[in-house]
Amino acid sequence: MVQATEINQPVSLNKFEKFKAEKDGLAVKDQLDHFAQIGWEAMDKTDLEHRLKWLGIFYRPVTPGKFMLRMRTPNGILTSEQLKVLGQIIQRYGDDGNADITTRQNLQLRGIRLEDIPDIFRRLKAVSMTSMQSGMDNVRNITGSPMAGLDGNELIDTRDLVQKVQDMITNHGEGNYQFTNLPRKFNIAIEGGRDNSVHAEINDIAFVPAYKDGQLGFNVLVGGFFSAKRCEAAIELDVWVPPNDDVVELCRAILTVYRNHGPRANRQKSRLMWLIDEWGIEEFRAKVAAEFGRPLATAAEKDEIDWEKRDHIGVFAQKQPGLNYVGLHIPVGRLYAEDMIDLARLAEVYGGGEIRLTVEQNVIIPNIPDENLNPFFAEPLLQKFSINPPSLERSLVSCTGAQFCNFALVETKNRALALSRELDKVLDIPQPVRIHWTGCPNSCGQPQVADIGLMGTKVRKNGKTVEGVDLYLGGKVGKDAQLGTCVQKGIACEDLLPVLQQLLIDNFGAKLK
Ligand code: SRM
Ligand code: SF4
Repeated sequence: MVQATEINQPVSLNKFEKFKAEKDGLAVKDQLDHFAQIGWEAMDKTDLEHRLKWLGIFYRPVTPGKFMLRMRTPNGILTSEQLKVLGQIIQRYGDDGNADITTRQNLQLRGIRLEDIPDIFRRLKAVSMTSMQSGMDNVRNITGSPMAGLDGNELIDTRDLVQKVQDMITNHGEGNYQFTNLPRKFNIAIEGGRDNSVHAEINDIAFVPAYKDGQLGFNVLVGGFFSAKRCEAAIELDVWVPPNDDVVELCRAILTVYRNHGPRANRQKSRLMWLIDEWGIEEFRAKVAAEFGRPLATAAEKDEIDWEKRDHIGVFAQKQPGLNYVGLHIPVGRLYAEDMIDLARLAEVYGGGEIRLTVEQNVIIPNIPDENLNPFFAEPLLQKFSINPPSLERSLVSCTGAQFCNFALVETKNRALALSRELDKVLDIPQPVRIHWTGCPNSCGQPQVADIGLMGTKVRKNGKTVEGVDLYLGGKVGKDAQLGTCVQKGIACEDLLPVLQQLLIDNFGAKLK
């Protein structure tokens, strides 16, 4: 365990730092059988509401007694066996059970009963899955190129690197006290292609492909984050690393510097960028280099992100002759047990038994031979999860919202879907328009990377408080990515349809049908 003396603590601790100092979140791992026996109502409140998140178990005040389990899905890749097990886990919860694909290429299961957790963890371990350290002041799911190893134009296959970084941070899924007391949450992304499929710029550490002296490796960006008070794109660390264990070691060095020196007094000012602000990027780089223990190469002059972002929906030839990957559109990322079990079956019957997730909350089934494509397309599940969805629905992303999240100011997923379906019915839209919904200023649905971003808020209308949104425009992804900004505040959700319709006509070339 990390000694408190190694961590630069403020004199007066905030509530979160206090309970972390009293007992590390990971310690609840040894108490799961006990919790399952006594039931959630009898648990210590801090263990229930906070420490369980160190194991990926989220108490949901909106659905008390029905927990959310946030998995880790490195690089968004699952075997059909793993997806089947996840489907079977939520199957027993009937209508309460579902799973959402998240904006970090990951899955969150719902309806989970605490008494089932010990058994669930045994079943996850049997298929090499973990939910370890996926919430609170830990490193989130590590994202990588969704077509790693499939795309003929790929520069670096990110799969192994992502897995190794996760294994380092979580001690191969067993839990690692070295990194369970960060000042705040932390995001890492490793891009291996030319189109910035991981949204590198919104991560605390991002690796982007770059040639240095003719050798392919990564330039490193640091400090990107969204929070209710501040959103920043990541900046250059002026470091280049080869695509090998140096990636893992650099993550270790940055996390160690952040853990020991990151600001902890105010939770609204604790993300990595606040430390970089305090020190300046040169001093931060020097501290990281000292922790790394070897000289770090300076950044390559330019990175290789020079493509528009692809959405991976549809059918694409792989670099392996005769094989294809097929991207299925999953409306707002919502899956049910039978969907997961059926997706696993499709991956086994038609592909190579693998399923991938994207940060757009969709699914890719790789390794489908040419001759399997037609029978695959005839499968009933493709009526629900289309390879050719309507224009706006295709690019729609939404956070959890009020159905399960107690931070939410509005309902998101159902409303987002209903609205985009209405608009798709009346408009012809000549270009993809990416609409992202997020239920509150925490920005889990990343409205700042969208063409049109909608952030939940409360609005006064006719003397009443109603659900509304702030409107963001100008987010750009892929090459030359940039964050969108708020252009209009406080539109009541009930007035949103005509506002969006006009916006699509005026700014995105949409025409009434
Ligand atoms: Fe998030 C907190 C859901 C991606 C910024 N986020 C939460 C909590 C845990 C709040 C809570 O306890 O209820 C939400 C769980 C609701 C639920 O029941 O599902 C939640 N965040 C999500 C997910 C599921 C949204 C989705 O529908 O896809 C995403 C899970 C990703 C994963 O697999 O781990 C999710 N959250 C993000 C992202 C996007 C990203 O990483 O690209 C962001 C902005 C980027 C960033 O973090 O810099 C994000 N979530 C936050 C924040 C604001 C962080 C901050 O520094 O202030 C919070 C609140 C907090 O940490 O205090 C938060
Ligand atoms: Fe919940 Fe807000 Fe995140 Fe949506 S943006 S999941 S409402 S915390």
